[in-house]
Amino acid sequence: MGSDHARIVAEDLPGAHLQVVCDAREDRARSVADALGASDAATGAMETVVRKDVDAVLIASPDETHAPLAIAAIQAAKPALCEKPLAPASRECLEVIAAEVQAGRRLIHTGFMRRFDESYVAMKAAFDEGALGKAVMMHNFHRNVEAPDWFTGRMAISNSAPHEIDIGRYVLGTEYMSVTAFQGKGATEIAPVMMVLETVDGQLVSIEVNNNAAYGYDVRGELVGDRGSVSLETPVHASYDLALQSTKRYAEDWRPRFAEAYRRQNKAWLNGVVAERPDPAAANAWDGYCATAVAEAGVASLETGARVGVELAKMPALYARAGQET
Ligand code: ISE
Repeated sequence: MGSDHARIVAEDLPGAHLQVVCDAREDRARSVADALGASDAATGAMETVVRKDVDAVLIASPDETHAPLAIAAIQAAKPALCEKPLAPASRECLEVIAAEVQAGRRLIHTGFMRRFDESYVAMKAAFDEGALGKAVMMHNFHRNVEAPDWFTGRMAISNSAPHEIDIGRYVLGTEYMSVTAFQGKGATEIAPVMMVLETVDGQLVSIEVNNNAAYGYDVRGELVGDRGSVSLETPVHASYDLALQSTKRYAEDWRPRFAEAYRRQNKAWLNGVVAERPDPAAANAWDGYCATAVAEAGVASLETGARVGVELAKMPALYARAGQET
């Protein structure tokens, strides 16, 4: 993801300059920096964040490094786009939030890029315009081709499902009250996970995460109202009529499926940095905390088999959406 984001900054964001590419391995940092015309390559993440020739930071390193790097960016008064999750644990997300409250400004954009995907934008617009009536349910399917053998059912909830947890909260404009997570009896660790979330507005949100779907990367969603429903459509650039068959191709993974969403997200982030006013669709650190806290409830439900209530910390005034002031 780091090299994908570096390419967007270098090639798709006029007004931005890819100053430094930082990676734990010097050869990788150097090869991406040289390929994209960055001014420098580095291996020290914390040192890179505070460099005087760096104005803003895009964090796409391993999940456990997100919170420390986000806090370093806040303390250096630098805007940062942090890939999801903001942090694997909600208490780490709260440390990032405490740093922003201390700084008195919102500097973190959490990378829930589906908010910028055109099919989700259309879904939210239809709901916000009242076309669907009162929202009743939202169904989500999140299928990867194949997960590494160390990818567990719990990671399906903590690493993959935060996308659906966030987009459900964002599209419906609500909060979750409880989570119930299931795996089939006798299921293997990497078997599909089903979750049912209840919102404080009485809606049900279902999330299937199957990281070994085999046939393709396939994300589906349907928002059901009492007057109609709207479903996502996957962008298709060609269909193939061959040997008495007509086929469409699935993406191999999330990067081609959401390539345009990443571009739109990163452009909105840059525009927000320049205007010192985050894009209204942008997920902030509080949104990152909510997704991680709900995922933690989902993991607890999977482990206990019980319906688990969602208990969030009190939202600091800094995150009130009204003016979108930073
Ligand atoms: C990955 O980390 C992502 O963020 C992808 O968008 C998601 O589809 C995949 O399941 C995650 O593992």
